Amino acid sequence: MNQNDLLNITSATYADARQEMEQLLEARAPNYSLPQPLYNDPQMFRVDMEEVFQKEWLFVGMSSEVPSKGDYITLEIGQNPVLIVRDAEGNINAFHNTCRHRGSRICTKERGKAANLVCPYHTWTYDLKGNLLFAGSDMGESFDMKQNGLKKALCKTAGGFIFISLAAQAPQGDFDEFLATLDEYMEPYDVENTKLAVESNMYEKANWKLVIENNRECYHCAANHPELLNSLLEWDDTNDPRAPQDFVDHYNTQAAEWDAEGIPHEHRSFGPGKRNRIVRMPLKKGTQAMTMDGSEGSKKLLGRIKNPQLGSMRILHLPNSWNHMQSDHFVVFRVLPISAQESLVTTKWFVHKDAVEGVDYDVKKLRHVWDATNDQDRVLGEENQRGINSIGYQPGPYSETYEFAVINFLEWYSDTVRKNLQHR
Ligand code: 3BY
Ligand code: FES
Ligand code: FE
Repeated sequence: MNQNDLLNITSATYADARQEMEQLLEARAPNYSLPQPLYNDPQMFRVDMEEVFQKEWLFVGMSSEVPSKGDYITLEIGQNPVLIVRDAEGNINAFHNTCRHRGSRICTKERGKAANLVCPYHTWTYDLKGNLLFAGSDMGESFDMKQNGLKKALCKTAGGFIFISLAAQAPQGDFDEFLATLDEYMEPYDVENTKLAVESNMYEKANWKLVIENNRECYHCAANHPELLNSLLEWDDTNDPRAPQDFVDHYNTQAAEWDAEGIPHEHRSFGPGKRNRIVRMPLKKGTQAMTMDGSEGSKKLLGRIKNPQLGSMRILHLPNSWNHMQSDHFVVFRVLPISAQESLVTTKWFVHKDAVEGVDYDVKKLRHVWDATNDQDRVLGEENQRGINSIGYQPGPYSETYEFAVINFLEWYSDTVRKNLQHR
């Protein structure tokens, strides 16, 4: 909890907070930004954590980050440390990263490789499937090793994307249909044969919903993102109410090539508020990747891709990820809430696993555009938060032509929180 949160703490009990959340969502005007407490109140943040981040499917990372047996990554979902590890059979498993002895965090690094998972405190040792192998010298006769394995989190992988859920039972919905589409649309990229080139972790002093809202519109792009607009065309897809004819023509020309090559591109979306969405859109004419001059980020095209002009396949997964898949590299984004007014935005750039740094790609060139864009968005998010904290703030109207995807996000958020509160 940060300083702001301590100042904001109210005496309301948590049951009152849940009730307040219901009332605020019930009363909200759908095409307006949210009431202030939903962006800055620690109690409302706790409801977000319990009803969204501890229940829904979350994007955590890519399968090529854990390419072989024993490779792991760790992350924190609020106060919940989680461990993602590949086992001997090649399956990717997710566990609560908390020891069954006295609860210590087991894996303490952000990524690594381990033959077994050994707790640093008293060396209780688990295999890569979470079974307890060793528990010290004498735990007494009644101690049952089988009852003391690591606690599992739900974990699903498709198209190289790893998702987890901390819920006891898988969240309802059409998530599996989205995963099947993700498998189909990601096939050309062969994620298993990619590697992480570089990663950035950016702390942003803004509520997680402000980070996502900012990403869901390009109304702010012209005034803020000169580097990104070298290559990005700002329209959401060809259904965007603002899409001009020359953009639609450009798309149609590219789409004909993609069809001939068996490269999926058509818009698919799933769930309320288009919670999961995939579409391929062309980049600006004369560019092929999100670099400063629009030239390639890496000389080795990914997977079975032959045509460098694949635009960017955009993948959205609410509540915590957006992504840009290009012919030669892809960039994945993950948002994790830290507190009511702070979020962690992790960005990872992937290239072909055989691409050689300094020969096929230059990290500085690869990351330049999104480093600049992320930092610009961070400032926008932080200023948004500071203004929202004012006693002068009142919810303001979204533009239905420029900000329809923000409206969609909040529709999903509101429906999800209300549904989950009712099912408690
Ligand atoms: O992620 C994108 O595609 C961009 C960045 C800014 C707005 N958003 C639509
Ligand atoms: Fe893990 Fe003691 S807390 S071995
Ligand atoms: Fe932006």
